[in-house]
Amino acid sequence: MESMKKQLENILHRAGEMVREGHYATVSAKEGHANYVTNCDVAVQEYLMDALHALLPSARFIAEESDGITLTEEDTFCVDPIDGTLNFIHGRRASAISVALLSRREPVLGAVYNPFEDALFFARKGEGAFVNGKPVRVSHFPFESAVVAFGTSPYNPELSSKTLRILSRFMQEAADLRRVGSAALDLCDVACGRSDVYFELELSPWDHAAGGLIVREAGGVFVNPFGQMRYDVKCPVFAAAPQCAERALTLLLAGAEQG
Ligand code: LIP
Repeated sequence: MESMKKQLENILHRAGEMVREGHYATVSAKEGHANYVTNCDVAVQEYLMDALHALLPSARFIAEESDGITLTEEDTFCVDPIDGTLNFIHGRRASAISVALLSRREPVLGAVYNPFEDALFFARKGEGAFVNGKPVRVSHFPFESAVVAFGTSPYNPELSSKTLRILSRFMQEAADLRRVGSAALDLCDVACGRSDVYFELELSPWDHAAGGLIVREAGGVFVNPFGQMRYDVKCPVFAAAPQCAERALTLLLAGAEQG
């Protein structure tokens, strides 16, 4: 397993070079407002799928730039080649490559690589979370000092007003808000204590499967605030340091019910 980890790290570092070089000639619109994919997203995904198939030939794939989500009990890679595509298009240097390995429909391995910070977050279920080989843990800040990160996709406009209602409640009690534009980076920020809470009312499995395991293995809470966490459909997600979780979840649910 150690050699698999090393080979996976090498694959992510190579994908990261492709993102850092950032050569894209085409930006294409996907469904909904401001939902984009570049030819770099596609090239990185093609590289990742080839390299991960060579690493684990029996594994299946769920990937952002492929069609459909078919999740079975079998080993399945869940891949986002560039999480934070709008940041990438604007040169905002806040995007990540996210790869999770699901087994029996649950993440057992998660890796998120930020090529702009050369930071590779990694977790295996039950074995802790690390960044570039060093252990990471969630913060100890109390909720009144908490930095609350959030996401809301422009292509889910029906969720934006609900998100803003929730945020207005957080602003009354936490310290401040942050919006990164990459769920994978937001989740790694919670895992290493740079943020204390993160939520988003709808995410695809490839956005959160790796980062959610990294949060849990760093001692954090990672749940679907409205029900069961799933990796075969879009899902709301909530992540927090334990001491912030109860109050943050209460505010999130109250804001969501406000109608
Ligand atoms: C992004 C998510 C982010 C969300 C953005 C976007 P993409 O994923 O990671 O949390 O708020 O709107 O959906 O589309 O850049 O891979």
